[in-house]
Amino acid sequence: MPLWFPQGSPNLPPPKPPPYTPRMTTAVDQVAEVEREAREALEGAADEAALEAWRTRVLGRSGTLTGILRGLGGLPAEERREVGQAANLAKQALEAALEARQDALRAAAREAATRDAIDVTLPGRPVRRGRLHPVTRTLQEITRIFERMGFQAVEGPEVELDEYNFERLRIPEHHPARDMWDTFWVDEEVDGRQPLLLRTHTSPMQIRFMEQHEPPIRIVVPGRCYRYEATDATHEWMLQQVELLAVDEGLSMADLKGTLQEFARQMFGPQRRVMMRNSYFPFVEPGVELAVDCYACPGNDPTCSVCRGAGWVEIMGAGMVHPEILEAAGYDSDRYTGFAAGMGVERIAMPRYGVEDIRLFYQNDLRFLRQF
Ligand code: 2U9
Repeated sequence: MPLWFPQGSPNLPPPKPPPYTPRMTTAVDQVAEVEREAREALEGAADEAALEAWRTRVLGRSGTLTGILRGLGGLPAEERREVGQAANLAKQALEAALEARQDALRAAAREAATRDAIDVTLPGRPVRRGRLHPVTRTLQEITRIFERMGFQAVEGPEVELDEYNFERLRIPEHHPARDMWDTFWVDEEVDGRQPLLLRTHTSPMQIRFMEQHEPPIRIVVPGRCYRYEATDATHEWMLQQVELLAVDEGLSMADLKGTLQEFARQMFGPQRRVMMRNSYFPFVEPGVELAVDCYACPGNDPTCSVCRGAGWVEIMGAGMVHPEILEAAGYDSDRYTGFAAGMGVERIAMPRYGVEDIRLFYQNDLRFLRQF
């Protein structure tokens, strides 16, 4: 065996081509070649149309194999038998191969059709209907009752100035009332700029509104408020409030009580009675707490989850707007008086929906929320 060197190696003669050995191609060889080519083409036929074209080309009237069979008559008797036998065997084998290929393609098509099929008879997947959060629902109900009584709903910023949240509401620094509103501070006082905070009540919006409007005023102010305090079953660091403010000539406690009584009846039922008790808030004088008689029991059931046997349920604080606040807004407090009220929405929603832990409202557990 001569050694092989890469072409172009220096000082070596070019490699010699392999010696030519002539070979006779017989008719039987031709049949075998036709069969080999036909099988190869069959593998490449990927659909029914390609199979039909193949059949015409190989086995059809003018097909390659048919041509060989037709030409048998011109061969010597001895060769005719041999070639005829080979051609007939090839024909049978190719017909069988065609059938097998047809079966395989049809099975693959069936499989693909079932894989991607859409069963239009299946029932549709139910679309879950969304709903409002129980606290949002309660907030909207409260707001709408006051709107029907002629109060205009207004909303204000949740990030507030110290001045609007405290100073202008008669809650100066070091005032003990600030203990009630432990605060999330957003920005300290810098270069004479006021400190920013998350509002602890919606009252600063009432101040903003008074700055921009002259009496008569009737507004209802819903919104989120924030208090920096430890959470437990009855306290959250975020709460929603609805507050009320009316300023006009000649408003008295009678207007306040009538307004709140009508609210209590619309919110808790037409039979409801209300009770006012003295209380203190720096922005009102006098200040009161408003309670409704229990809407869940006759009023003396110690196991009642709403009033616990007390017969009364506190629902809000209220009072006549402190004259200093009216003056600070630029109103003449001899001419104008005002009443105000404020309520925590969760505190109203909890007994209504039988929720005993305020924290459940804001854990976003859909198993809890979907109950309402
Ligand atoms: C202005 C003048 C007066 C709003 C009022 C209350 C009484 C009150 C609390 C109840 C439970 C808030 O959610 S709570 O903690 N609120 O008791 N709020 S009077 O008085 C105002 C507000 C603004 C300019």
